[in-house]
Amino acid sequence: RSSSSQPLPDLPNTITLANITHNTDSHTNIPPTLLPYLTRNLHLTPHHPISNTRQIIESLFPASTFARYNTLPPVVTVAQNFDCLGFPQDHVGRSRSDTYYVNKHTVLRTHTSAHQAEKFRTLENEGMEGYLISADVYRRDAIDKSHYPVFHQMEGARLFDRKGKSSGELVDEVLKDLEEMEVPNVEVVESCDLFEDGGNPVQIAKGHSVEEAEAVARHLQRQLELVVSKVFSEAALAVGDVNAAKEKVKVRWVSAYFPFTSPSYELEVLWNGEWLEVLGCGVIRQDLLDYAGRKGSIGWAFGLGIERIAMLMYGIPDIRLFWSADERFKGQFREGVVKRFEAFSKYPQCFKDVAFWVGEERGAGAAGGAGGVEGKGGEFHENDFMELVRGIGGDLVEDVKLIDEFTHPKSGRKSMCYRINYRSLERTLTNEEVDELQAKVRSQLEERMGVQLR
Ligand code: FA5
Ligand code: MG
Repeated sequence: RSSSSQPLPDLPNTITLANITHNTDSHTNIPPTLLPYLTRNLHLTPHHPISNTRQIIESLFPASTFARYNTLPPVVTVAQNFDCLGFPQDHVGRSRSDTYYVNKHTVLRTHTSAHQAEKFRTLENEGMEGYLISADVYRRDAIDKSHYPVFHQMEGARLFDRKGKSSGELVDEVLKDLEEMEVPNVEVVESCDLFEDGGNPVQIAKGHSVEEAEAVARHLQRQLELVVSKVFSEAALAVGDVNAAKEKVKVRWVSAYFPFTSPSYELEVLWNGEWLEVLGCGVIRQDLLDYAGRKGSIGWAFGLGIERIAMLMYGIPDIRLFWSADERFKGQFREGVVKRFEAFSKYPQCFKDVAFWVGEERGAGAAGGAGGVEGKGGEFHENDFMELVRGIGGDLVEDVKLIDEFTHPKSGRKSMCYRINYRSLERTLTNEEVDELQAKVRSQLEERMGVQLR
């Protein structure tokens, strides 16, 4: 994917985010509709399921070992979000179609890992061995029941001091700590090899012996299995299923890639017959720890999606609900109690399709484009389309699906057809208002994205 993306119409010279004013530039792509989310802090709102879920997970990590950071501001530098974590320059995550840029050097954090380095640096002075960071994160993404441009992550890390210890002593210490942990109530149905990915050996980070990496990886996996076993027994209790609460949660470990950990894994949980990815994790690359001033330590880190876990734990069917001001939603949750969410009646859906040509006609480009689409921003990026629809329909759009795509055999142009599903969580939409929204989508598509409607 190229990094081109639509410029914002009528871009002001500055943008104020959570009370701080930043200069804008050709990279800025934060729509005004996103601004209110920066001060919502669902993870700190009493009784809110995102806050409750955060607290339940936090309770599994002793406060004497794991420092808590829950108010780190969402605007971070490109260095914090990507460079310091070893993201290659051409990583897709850096593109303007995936990430919200405040300006060339500043972004809305796309993950809580953006705070790793600074926290590694300060932990030692605070006498802590680990941290938990919970925060809102921002990504340009698809529209459906499990994706929202703002969601919440919890990042955890645990460092082990290796100063003045032999490698064997360090390994023994990590394994002893592991043995002292509670045995998680999980059944590991499938597990990738610690150091292999489909038969290919995984690189153990430079500076780690096999034994060290293995001990840290096993400690990490044990800790996270404990988290899911606790969360899922809570979920079973919430529906009054005492037997299910005693049953082992089925999990699987899948090998993964992150630029800042090696080896890396994802943990998936079997829930209602489906495998769901709940977190990514791994052994922290030693060069990144060294760079953060922690040469004398080795450790692990993980990042989990709080919405994903809350949706499972409470049975919440649509990610938009977390942002609802409707008492029928908010009124159902109490701190310290997990009770299954009772869905209020669903309002009718309304499907609208929009089809358009993207790109230029073959041979039309250089010649000046007889009838070809000028393509104001160049290439078509799906996330730009999603953002445009969100900007118009907001939470009235439940999902957007690509239902047809083909290339015209003669002109070489591509046709796309998307189906937009309009449905409010709170009321029945009128035909007129849906028609009006759809008309706006059509006109902005033409004006801003330079496509040709069919
Ligand atoms: C990360 O963001 C890494 N920073 C995680 C990490 C931390 C790895 C520390 C290693 C060490 P990823 O993009 O896969 O990884 O997201 C992590 C979790 O966030 C996912 O497993 C999922 O639970 C949640 N998540 C990701 N995207 C979304 C989304 N659009 N909506 C809701 N939850 C999401
Ligand atoms: Mg992932």
